[in-house]
Amino acid sequence: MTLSIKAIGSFARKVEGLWLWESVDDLTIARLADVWSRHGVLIFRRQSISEDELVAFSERFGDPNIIVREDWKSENRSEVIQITNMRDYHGNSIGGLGAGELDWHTDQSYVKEPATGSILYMVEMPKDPPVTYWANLQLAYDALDLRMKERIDNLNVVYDYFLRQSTYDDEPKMADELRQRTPTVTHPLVNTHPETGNKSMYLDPTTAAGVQGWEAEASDNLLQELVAHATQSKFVYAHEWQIGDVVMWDNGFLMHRRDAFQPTKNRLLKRTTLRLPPDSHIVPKGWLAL
Ligand SMILES: O=C(O)CCC(=O)C(=O)O
Repeated sequence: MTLSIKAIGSFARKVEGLWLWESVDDLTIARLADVWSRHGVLIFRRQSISEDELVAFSERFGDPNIIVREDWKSENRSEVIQITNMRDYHGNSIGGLGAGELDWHTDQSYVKEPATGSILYMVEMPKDPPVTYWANLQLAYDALDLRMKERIDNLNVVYDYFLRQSTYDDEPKMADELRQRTPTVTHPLVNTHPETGNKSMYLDPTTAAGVQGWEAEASDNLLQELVAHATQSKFVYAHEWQIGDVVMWDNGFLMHRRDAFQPTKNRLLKRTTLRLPPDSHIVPKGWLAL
């Protein structure tokens, strides 16, 4: 089967002709990496892979990152976390993020040097699965008027994981140790893609504490206006999941969200998180917020 990469909607790309349990040659990986860096979301259907194969495929694009949530890790591979509402025989959660709605967010915005690549693999889901959405912040930036671009180009935003965690269902109070590992950080609101030179916003309404140095009301108004603009359907790809889907996205210029689903129905995804190379992907600069 020959490799084909087709546009779905305004930016996502669907890849056909590859089985991810087989070895993929370097030229194909380089082509996928290029499409990923420019278009942000790649979708593969009908895959059937082990955790080892998911990690091996992920490693072709960047270094896997061990995320701060030890409690979400798979038992077999520390590079894999489980996104699930499922529980073990003793009633303990076997992963994270439950069954509730997940509001728009960007993975690792609360980290000084975020690992910006995420890859999700769908293992088990209800018959009426929730939809996951990705918003392209580069297209959204392009569509801003000049006055707004000039207003936001040099702003920085402060991020706090505690704000994100408080939106999750069924979460323990933030442990002191987790709090210490996630100090508040700051990132530029606008970044430039190292290869294309395109600018895009970096937004995460569930984790943003505010525009650095701004009063709360002005900061909330601006960030809300930008999020409302960026999440218009013309900038959004809505993914209707099938078992065996692999979706990879670049958090350097995309936000994502998920609908809620019935907590009594099982859903399980395996996820890797990657440090993508800064010469071909936006990796927001960060520093500790004082
Ligand atoms: O459950 C989903 O579809 C999305 C999960 C998610 O938001 C994440 O892995 O960051």
